[in-house]
Amino acid sequence: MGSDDALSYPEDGEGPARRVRVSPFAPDPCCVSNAYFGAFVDTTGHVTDAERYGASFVFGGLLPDDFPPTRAVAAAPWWREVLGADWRHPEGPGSDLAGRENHPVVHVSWNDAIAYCAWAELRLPTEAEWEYAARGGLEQQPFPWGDELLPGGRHRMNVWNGSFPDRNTREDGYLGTCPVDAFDPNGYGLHNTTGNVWEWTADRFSTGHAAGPCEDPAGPTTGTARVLRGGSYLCHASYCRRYRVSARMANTPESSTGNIGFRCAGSA
Ligand SMILES: [Cu+2]
Repeated sequence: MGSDDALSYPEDGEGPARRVRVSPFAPDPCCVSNAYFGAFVDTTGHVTDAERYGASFVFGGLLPDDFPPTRAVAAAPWWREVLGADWRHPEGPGSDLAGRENHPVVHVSWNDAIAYCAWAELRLPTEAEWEYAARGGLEQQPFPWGDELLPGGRHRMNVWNGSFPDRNTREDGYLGTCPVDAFDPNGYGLHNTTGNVWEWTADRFSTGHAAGPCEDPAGPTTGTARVLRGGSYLCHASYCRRYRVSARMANTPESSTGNIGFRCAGSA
């Protein structure tokens, strides 16, 4: 688990590479889609954190040119806080899910993911489980298929192509999200573990790890932020190389954005 290679971000706590054992478990092959999340909401009446808050964060490049002014994030001005953006309206009130029923649900918080899992009688994978599953049986390779970003010149995941954040050539086929089962699965049959959307995991975030062998690690017992894994459609080598199986990010459990979703796991 983890990586010390040249592509990694040591400040994210990606390293050291360490041996971890996980008990048998059953990760879902795909992230939860809008259709599945819709079934959950229809049954339970669940109201997401973004709906309660009345806004969520949308990548500016997905908004129409005539979109009303929005508040930007100072350190990352391409993120816009859009009033009325939520899972049903990924780019705000004028948008909908038509044609995106099989895309990953986004604008869902960690709390929303936990609520879905409880309904589905599943759970979020631990960070260690997520990485084990994402690697697809390969050891210490940056991508779920090996060490080349574009093996044979072929795109294997949905990330940013072109120059970030101004121009996306869509060489991989997509600007925003793609269907949850797009691209070839990894060796364990999982789709889009890297790219497409960041995925919530069960664990709290810290950058320090026990160096020795470890069984079923479940992360720190204190702290607020939760671990996200896998990178998203916004990752690009020039700005963010977190489109790798060992890359990490964190966010607070009530936060949501247009590039965060989740995948469930169950018992083996
Ligand atoms: Cu990234």
